[in-house]
This record gives sequence, structure tokens and C-alpha cells, in this order.
Amino acid sequence: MIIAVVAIIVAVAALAAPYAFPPSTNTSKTSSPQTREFYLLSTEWNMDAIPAGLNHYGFTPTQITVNQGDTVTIHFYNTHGDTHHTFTIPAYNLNVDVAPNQNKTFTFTATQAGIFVFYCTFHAPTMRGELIVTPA
Ligand SMILES: [Cu+2]
Repeated sequence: MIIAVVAIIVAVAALAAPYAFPPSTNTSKTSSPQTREFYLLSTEWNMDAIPAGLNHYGFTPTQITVNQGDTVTIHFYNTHGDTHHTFTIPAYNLNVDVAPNQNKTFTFTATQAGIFVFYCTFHAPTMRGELIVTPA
């Protein structure tokens, strides 16, 4: 079973190889810091799918991927009329509170590489996502 899985991975990698690598003459690194812009919404999970005791709020999207050194601008929309939501990442000192039916735009520099959970302080653990900062 494991051998079959490895064989499939190797086969897929072989197919992807011509497209996955830059031309051999290009040896310089081209990922200089960029400004990246994202729209983030508060959303709701399917009520029927939520176990008792958990709230039904979430984020869309749930993943934001940037490169280390990028300037990241997020437009965060609270789509709900009856509750605040926050965008919180302690490691980045981010804790942006957005009032009902309001939005805020904020910017930060992705100085630290890694995977950082972003969450709403009012609606964790369901209302969460991941900021993925790939190393420079
Ligand atoms: Cu919330």
C-alpha cells in the first residue's frame, strides 16, 4: 500500500516536474517582498452540522498565504448585524475588533515565517483560520 502511494507520488511529481521548476538558467531568487491584499468575511457554518455547544461562525477564506517580508493588507467585513467579530493573531500583535455590519482595513508586515492561527476572540474555536507565511 505504501509502495503504491509512493509510486503515485513519484508519477505525479514526474508529470509536474517540467512545470514545477524554473528554467535551469534562472538561478536567482525572485521572491522579493510584495504587497498583498485580501478580503476576509465573517460567515456561518451550516447550523445542522454544528455540535451542541459550539457557535456557528467562521471565516471565509480560512487560509491566507503570503511570503515572509510581504506587506499584507486585509479588508475584514463583519457580515453579521448582531455581534462583533475579531481578527486576532497574538504573535503578530493583531486584535482587530469589527462592530456589527462594519468593516476595517488593516496592514501588517509578515516578519515571522510559520503557520499562525487567526481567530475571533468571541467565537473560537469554530471561527478560525491560518495565516501561512512561507520563509524568505
Ligand atoms: Cu466572531
